[in-house]
Amino acid sequence: MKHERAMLRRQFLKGTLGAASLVALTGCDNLTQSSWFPSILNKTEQLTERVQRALTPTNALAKEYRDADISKVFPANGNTDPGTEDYAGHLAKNFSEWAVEIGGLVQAPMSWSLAALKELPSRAQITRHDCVEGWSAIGKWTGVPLGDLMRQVQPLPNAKFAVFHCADVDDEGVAYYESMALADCYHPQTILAYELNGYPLDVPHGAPLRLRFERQLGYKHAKYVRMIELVETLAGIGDGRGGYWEDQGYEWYAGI
Ligand SMILES: Nc1nc2c(c(=O)[nH]1)N[C@H]1C(S)=C(S)[C@@H](COP(=O)(O)O)O[C@H]1N2
Ligand SMILES: [Mo]
Repeated sequence: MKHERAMLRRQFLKGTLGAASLVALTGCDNLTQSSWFPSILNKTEQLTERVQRALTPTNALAKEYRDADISKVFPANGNTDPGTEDYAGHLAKNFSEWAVEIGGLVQAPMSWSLAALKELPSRAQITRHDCVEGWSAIGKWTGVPLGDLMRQVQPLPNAKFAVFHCADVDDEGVAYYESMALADCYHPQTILAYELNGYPLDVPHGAPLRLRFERQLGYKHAKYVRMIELVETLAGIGDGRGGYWEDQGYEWYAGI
């Protein structure tokens, strides 16, 4: 799998950077990486984010396409079925009891059924999805602007990130999750999508609800979203780097 190869390469690069910097900074060979390495990585990433935000204002729109541009086949990638008993139960009931909750650092935590979400004003957008494994596809996504939901729950002043908790786990039982800066939740193309190309999401594409975070790489677009938690820091969630793939070395700010 290319994801795995990319991950190994990242770990190798990190190791190289770590060793070189360690010598350069201290000339000492008996320090462990753990105490200082994460802060170096964070600085680099903050720089990437700042540079990209300067080049592309936060509210710039991702390119939108025409109906005729929609890909005949939109591949499914990563986990294509959460495969848990709980999820199978929801699927059997056509997700009639599925709810998504926004909680954490908010004034008024709320939860919406799928039906309730579908009654809210929706947005449709035809965009290109880019996966780091080297494929792209154009699809039409319909859903609720996340900003509308945020205005209802009213984030507290110390809320800095939204964390998307998903229903799927990998072979080792590690849950998929993702996160974005709170400001990006209000981007007009940031939606909780329930339709792809005019049909309810199928299981491989994240039924019943998945995030669209246009202008970011594929792995940021969390499928099977169950809970959105507003937090001040990403530390303490998963391995603390803001996402399932980020915890394995991918960039948190995956702007494209
Ligand atoms: N919950 C969850 N979300 C996920 C993934 C996953 O494995 N689990 N894979 C990610 C990756 S790497 C990509 S490219 C896209 C793929 O979305 P698709 O299956 O609809 O093409 O979902 C992203 N979101
Ligand atoms: Mo991906």
